[in-house]
This record gives sequence, C-alpha cells and structure tokens, in this order.
Amino acid sequence: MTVSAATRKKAESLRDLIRHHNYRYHALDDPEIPDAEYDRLMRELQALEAEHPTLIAPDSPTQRVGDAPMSAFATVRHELPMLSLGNAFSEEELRDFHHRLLDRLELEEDAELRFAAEPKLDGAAVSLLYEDGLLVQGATRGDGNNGEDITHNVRTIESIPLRLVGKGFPRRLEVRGEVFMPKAGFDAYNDNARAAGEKTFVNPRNAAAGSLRQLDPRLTAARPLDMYAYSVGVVEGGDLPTRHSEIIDCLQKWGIKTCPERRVVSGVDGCLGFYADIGARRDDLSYEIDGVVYKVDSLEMQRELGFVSRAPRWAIAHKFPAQEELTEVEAVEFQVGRTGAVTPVARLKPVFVGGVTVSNATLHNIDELHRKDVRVGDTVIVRRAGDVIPEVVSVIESRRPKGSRRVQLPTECPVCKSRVAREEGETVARCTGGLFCAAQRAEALKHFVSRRALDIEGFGAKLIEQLVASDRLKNPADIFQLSKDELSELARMGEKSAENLMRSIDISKSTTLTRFLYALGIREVGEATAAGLASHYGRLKNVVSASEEELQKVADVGPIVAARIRAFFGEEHNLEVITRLQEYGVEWPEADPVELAENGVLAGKTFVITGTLPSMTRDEAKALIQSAGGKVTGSVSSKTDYLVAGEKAGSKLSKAEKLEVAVLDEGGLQGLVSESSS
Ligand code: I6G
Repeated sequence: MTVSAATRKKAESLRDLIRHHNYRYHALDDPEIPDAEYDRLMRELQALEAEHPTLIAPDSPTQRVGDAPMSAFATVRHELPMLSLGNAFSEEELRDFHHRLLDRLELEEDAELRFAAEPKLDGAAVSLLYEDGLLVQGATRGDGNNGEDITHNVRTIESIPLRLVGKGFPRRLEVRGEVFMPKAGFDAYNDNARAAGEKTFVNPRNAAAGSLRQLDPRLTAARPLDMYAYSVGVVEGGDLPTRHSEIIDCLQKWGIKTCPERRVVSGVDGCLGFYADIGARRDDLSYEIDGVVYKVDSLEMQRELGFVSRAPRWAIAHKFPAQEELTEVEAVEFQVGRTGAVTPVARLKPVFVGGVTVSNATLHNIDELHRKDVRVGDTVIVRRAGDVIPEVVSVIESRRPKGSRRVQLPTECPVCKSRVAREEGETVARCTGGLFCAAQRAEALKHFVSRRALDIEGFGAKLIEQLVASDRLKNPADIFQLSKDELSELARMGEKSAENLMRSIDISKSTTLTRFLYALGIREVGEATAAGLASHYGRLKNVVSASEEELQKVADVGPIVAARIRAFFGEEHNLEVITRLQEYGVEWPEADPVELAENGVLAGKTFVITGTLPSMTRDEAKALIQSAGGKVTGSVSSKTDYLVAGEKAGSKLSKAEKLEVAVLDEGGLQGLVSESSS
C-alpha cells in the first residue's frame, strides 16, 4: 500500500512532537503536557505505524522494544578506552591530589583551579554512540577496551534519546555516563520480587548492571532504569567547547540527561564544600551514590595532565565512608510486629557501617532468610544506606563454621506461643494470637500513640511494653483510664513525668478523623488511605458501615484494602474499643463530604505538587490536601496558594518564586494540615 504524503507528514510531526515531550520530561524535568496526553500521542503514532508499516523508522519513539531476544552479546571495541578513576578516601588524600595537580601544572600554591564536580552514581558505566544524531550503539564498559553490545537494551531506557535534539552536535559523538536504578524503583522492584518469591537485587549497582545484561530487551524495558551522562569519548565532525562543564551543558541541550546536582567549584575548599553538601543531602537524593567526582574543568589543563596507568590524572572520586561491612551473626531471632508478622532478625557482632554502629539487621522474611541461607556463626556483609534499616546483603560461605544449621521458621509465636501460620501465596508468616499476643498488642499501642497517629508525647516504647506486660494495657481505650498515681509508681517514672504524660493523653483526645483512622492500625491503611477515607466519608459511622464495593470508590483503595477495612469493622471487639474511646472523650470534627470541601482547614486553597517528596508519593500528598478540603491542580499560576516542592522541583518552583507563591516542603504541608486541624 502506498502511503500518502499527508500521512507521512502526520507521522513525522507526531514523532517530532513526542520527541519534544520526551526532551521536556526527561532532559529538562519539566513536562508540558499530562501523562495521559503523552500516551494519547504515542497511541496515535503506534496506530499510524501499524496501519502503514513502511513508515516505521528505527529512531521512531515507538521502536524502543522492537528487538527479539539474542543468544549472546557481541563484543564492542572502544575506540577510546573507557578509563577508571582514582579514589580519595579522606580530605588529606584529596589535598594530595590537589597538590599533584598544582605541581604538574606548575601553578602557585594559592592558584584557584576550577573543577567540575558531581555525585558519583552507583550504577553501570555505558557508552552511547550517536551518528548524525541517531543512537547507533550502546556498550558496557567491560574491561575498558572491550565492552558488550547492549544497543537493544539501552534503547529501552526512556530517558536515553534515540535521536538528539537541536543542532550543532558532532557527526559522531560518543556519550559516556552511568545507567542507574533510582532508589524508589529499586525498592519497588525488590518488594515485588520478594513477594513473588523471586531473586532480589543486592544493591542498585547490581540492579543496573544486571538489567543491562539481559538478552531479552523486554526484560530490560520492564526495569526502572535511568541515565546521567558524565563525559564524552569519540568526537568527530564537529567541535565541542573547551571546558568539561560546558560540554556537559551541550549534552543536556541535545536531550541527554545529566545530573542536576553538578556544579563548577573553585579550589580544594570548593571541592570539600561540594562533598559536604552532597553528603548532607545524600539520603534525600532519589538515587544511590558512593561519593563525588571532581574533574579539572579546563580541557587544555586535562591534556597537559594526561593519564597514569588507566586513570586520568585530572579527575578523582572522593568516596563516602563504606556502607557495607563484614561482621558475624551471633543469633537469628524472630520478632512479632503489629499485624503479627513474624520477622527474622540477625543479631550481629556490633560493626561500624554507614556512620553508625549496627548490631541488628533485618532478614525481611523466612523466604529471604532461606534464599540467603543466613546461619548463626556466619560471616556476613551488612549494609546500611542512609536511614534505611540495616540489612544482611549476603553470606561469605567460605567462612562458614563447620556444623552450622539452616534456620527454621518457628511453629509457634516466640512471645505468646500461638500457632505461626502462612496464608496461601503470602511471603509473610504471622502469629495467629491477634490481640492475645502481647507483642502485637504492644506494637499496636506504639502505633496508636505515635506522632502521626494520636501523637501522645512522652508515651515511649519501653513504657508501653511495661504496661502491656503487666496487663494494664490491653487495647488503646485502656490508655484513657490510666491515672497519674499508677503511672508515677512505674519504674523510671517520676511524679512530674506522670503528670506530663497525663496532660499529653488529655491533649490527644482532640484529634482528626484521619489521625484516628490511621491510629486504629487497620492493615494496609496508611496515612494517605486514612486521609482518603476521611475526606470521602467525613464521618466515622459512614466508614464503619461502608461496603467493600463502596470503599473502592475512595482514592487508593482497591479490593484488598477494602476487604481489610471491612474485616476490621466487622469485628465486634474493634467496635467496642472505638465506642469506649469515644466515651472517654476522644473526638474529632465530623462533616459531610460536601461541607468538608467548603469548611475543611484547606478549603478554598489551591495547591500544586512538584518534585520528589521525601516520604510521600504525590498521590499521598494529594489525598492529604483533599482530605482537608484543599484543591490540587497541575500548573502554577497566580491562582495557586501553595507549591509543595520536593527534590528536583524544576521549573514549577522557579515559576512559583516568580509569582511569589508560598512554597512548602513535605513537613510544611503536614504542619499546615495538622496545625490547622489540631
Ligand atoms: O566512573 C565514573 C563515574 C563518574 C567516571 C566519571 C564520572 O564522572 C562524573 N568520569 C570519568 C572520566 C570516568 N569515570 C573515567
């Protein structure tokens, strides 16, 4: 079938439009259109290409996952070797590096060298070759001289353009950078893999490298990968600027993603300042890093400095303290959580890792424990990244003591001796004791008093455990029957602390429906779901009486969550506790949903959410705002009251600043909701 000129033109203009939106989304982090509109454009192009297959070009945005699985990777010889970097593990080593630079360049001690500085991502190095602006080859670093041809896989990474945008790029341009799996994608991938009983990735670096080395590109396409470019290799048929930082700016301009944290700094003090700044914000970055890299910015100086063995003399990686260390497993114990989940925990010989001393590490669940086959006496690698719970990464099997035995799941609860059971298809084993189990009671009570729930200040974990052990606290309602006299007689509780705690208990009685629902500790009902329920129903009795079907109309509530909510309110003893709590004076403002939209604390206020928030997804933040009667829109205008900005906020933040719109971070939003509703 011949294709008309008009159809051809239509396909080309759709491709250009999609490429433009890819550039806005990936390279600039500033999308112009909603995802649904982008999907519509893509579907339109796919339909057109399906109808007229001769229209399909290899650089069409539809052609990312076109290739069939391969049987092996071809070898790619790097035209210019892909080098490695020297390391500095201390300030002293960095100062030595700086001295060596000054010596070689014959500069004075006080000369201020300019460095291009950026975080060192924990991923896999890749080379991308563009010819006439088209991506023609992707390769792994390999041994630096020879890598593997992973063209079919890099093509599936959406942030890697199949065709450069703009003008002025060299005819042949090799871009080098790091492919990585962002933290959120890594966690979600591992959670899913764990739930499906499949192998998890040890760290984001292995995740990135493993994903790139898939013979079937569809598997790579399903992995949440991203890439930041950090240098160029082959450059032919065109000129690039004379400073490294400007070259990276050009790549950004041509649609290649580069790290938004990169800066140009001056002298060794500038480098140290950058290291300290990135180090302080490391946990908030959306990707894992293991240090920062400094490069002499002037290419002329780079040429003068040259290379030593396989590393450039003009660059160095300044590493953060190790986040993985070796230690020994002294015991494996099982902990019982709020929902009865029986979790294996490794008790470790204390070890300093990632800036703190670690003596416990989670083993997640029994399948994970068996997969890693962690045994008492084993030498293990322990990892602690940021404020994440430390975990056992793997066992050094060659150091296993003779006669060690596999750890088994206990058949009865270590606390209440009830049966431990595992539901069909669940990875988690649970104690069947329910609130008969002191561990579950204590955890449920700790949750009830926690800051985001009823927020009873001064009600610490130890105190709860003590009161549960003596059977004084059986459920949350018992908290409101405690007296100052009995509290002051407890261990480590003076008269004054008892008085303060009584006051906190009293203050906590005035709460919000969201907090109350969250405090109940219904399985699968986190803060955002509680906020969604509160804003949808407005009154507790409506939530209690809602059917599973009705519940699923609430944002974020699917069949599983709806069933959990129904099951909770279907239990007579839960309803009794709620009645008692209300009798003791726990109360919150109630309103019909319509009234709430008019009278909620954020009623009449318009919000825009941008960037990555530290602990909430954007949907969760949206549900929270709506639960208080606020409205959430997509773009900043003079009608916006607040911009809630997280990491990588991009152009919405600049626009808000220009329009003098108030900017909040996640804490600010929570403060606004709870301050005004407490
Ligand atoms: O492994 C690397 C990570 C980051 C690098 C690198 C980098 O720049 C930010 N730069 C070079 C030149 C090399 N490896 C060889």
